Amino acid sequence: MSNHNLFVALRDAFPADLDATAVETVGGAQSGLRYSWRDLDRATAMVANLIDSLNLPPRSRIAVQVEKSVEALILYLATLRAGHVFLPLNTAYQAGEIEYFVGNAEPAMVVCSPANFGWVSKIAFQAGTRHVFTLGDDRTGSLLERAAHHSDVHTPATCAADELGVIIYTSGTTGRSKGAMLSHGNMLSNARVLRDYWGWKPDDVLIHALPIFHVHGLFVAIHGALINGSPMLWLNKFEPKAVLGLMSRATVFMGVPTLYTRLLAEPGLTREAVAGMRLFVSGSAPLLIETFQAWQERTGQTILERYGMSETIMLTSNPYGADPRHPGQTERRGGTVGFPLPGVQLRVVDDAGRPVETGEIGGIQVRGPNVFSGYWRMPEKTAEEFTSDGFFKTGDVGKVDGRGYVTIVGRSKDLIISGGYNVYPAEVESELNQMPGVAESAVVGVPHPDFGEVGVAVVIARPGTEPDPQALINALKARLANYKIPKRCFVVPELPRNTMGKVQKNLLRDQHKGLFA
Ligand code: MLC
Ligand code: AMP
Repeated sequence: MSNHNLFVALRDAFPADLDATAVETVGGAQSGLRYSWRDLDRATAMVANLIDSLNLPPRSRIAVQVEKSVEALILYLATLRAGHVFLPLNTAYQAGEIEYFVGNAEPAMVVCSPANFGWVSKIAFQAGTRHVFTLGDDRTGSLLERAAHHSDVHTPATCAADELGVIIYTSGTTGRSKGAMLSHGNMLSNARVLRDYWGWKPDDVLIHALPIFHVHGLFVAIHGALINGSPMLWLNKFEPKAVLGLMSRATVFMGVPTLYTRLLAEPGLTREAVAGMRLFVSGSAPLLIETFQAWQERTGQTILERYGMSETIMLTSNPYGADPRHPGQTERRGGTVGFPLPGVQLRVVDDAGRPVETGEIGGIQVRGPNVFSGYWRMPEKTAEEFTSDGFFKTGDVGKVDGRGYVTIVGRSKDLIISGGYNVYPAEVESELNQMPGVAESAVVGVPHPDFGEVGVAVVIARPGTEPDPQALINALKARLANYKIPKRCFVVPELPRNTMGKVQKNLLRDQHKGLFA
């Protein structure tokens, strides 16, 4: 049997010269470090050997909440190498959120920032986790100390294509987050398709400035560079000036729309500054046509927008060059997310699940080798989200035009996408509703010039109380990740309702849409 371990495919793509630079760090306290391909191989072997030495049950979950660093990347690759399941967690998550993820996933091993060891280890040990390590973004922590005692040679675990490699938690429309289970085969097939579709070349250089606990930064960017043996210029945090300064040494950049609007605010963004760049990719949230056009005008380059999600990795992309399935259609069209990627079947259906006519709007459903197998320990939720013929219901609403381009026009799921992060109003409302003085709440998304969309909370007070909006926001901050916190909160006498008594969120959105204009 051949080994379908994703790590093996990535390792096989390393260039012949293992002493060449694979990752160079830029900015922050650890700026200017160079990691060769050999370093990546040896370091992942050491961490994988450490993991092996713990004798974890097969396919154990390894939950990781650490600041972005090259060592965090090494831990990800080492987890794959050792044949276990990587579970990345946003550093913004607060204790209550971590408690849920750890309780739900029951990881055998947890890795956290040294500063958080006290509270994270308490949660982990209570959930039955046996091993808790620390990893700082400055190469400190018990993980590396322990790994240093292990061999730098390691035989990668053998994995089948459908074997679980990563669990990514996505927030739930109702109730708690769900862990999307992605196999080695899901990730590898998508990485290979994107390598070919976007015309990656060995001499490409990627600017990596996204967080690595979600699909965009972890899969699209990292797998893209590694499966192609291309080096990365690595920023632990997005900083527009630093990114701009790197454009003369790089060829590929990936960002959520907020990164593009922040770069556009830099006077240094000119045609000359980006002349050597080959590809700008945007995704995770809708790219405004104004941003798309402003970028074209300022740089002479056209952003390539693509569409995906945690459950499916990448689904559609505007063309990079010629696409034999769409002869003559090489245009990257702003406002669209392009064509379904090779191997991805995409259909638009009406409420009854029947395919609609070309150009008609409906729910987007997808099927393909990249689509996940289901939600971790939630068979009912999984069954609800798949059709009987195996299509996944994305919850996105869109259309496909006569030329084959897909446009996302909205979402059937009640979701706010803020700076590329997903915020489920139901989760924020549920926290608000538990606060003293709050009878009921509604959270809606409104346009925001920097984050694209942000949450606004509208609260009804319990009789006889007068909750302070700012105090409610402050209390939320202790319970939820920072990007989920509504940017404004209003206490009102009543919420607009339809005849069924349901809150009319569209009216609230309309009422508050000018708040940040
Ligand atoms: C930070 N803040 C946000 C926010 N990020 N508020 C709303 N939405 C966000 N995304 C708030 C903080 O709470 C803080 O508020 C203030 O902004 C400044 O915080 P910061 O940490 O300094 O912000 P910054 O570092 O500038 O972060 C902004 C950002 C970041 C845009 C760089 O959010 C980011 O990296 N986004 C990318 C997300 C991403 O990778 N998504 C991919 C998901 S995968 P206060 O009040 O405390 O001052 C996916 C699938 C697919 O969706 O298709 O790719
Ligand atoms: P996540 O669950 O974090 O992976 O977010 C996935 C969601 O992000 C999708 O279901 C879409 O709603 C949204 N999304 C991703 N890319 C795009 C895009 N290019 N345009 C519009 N929405 C997008």
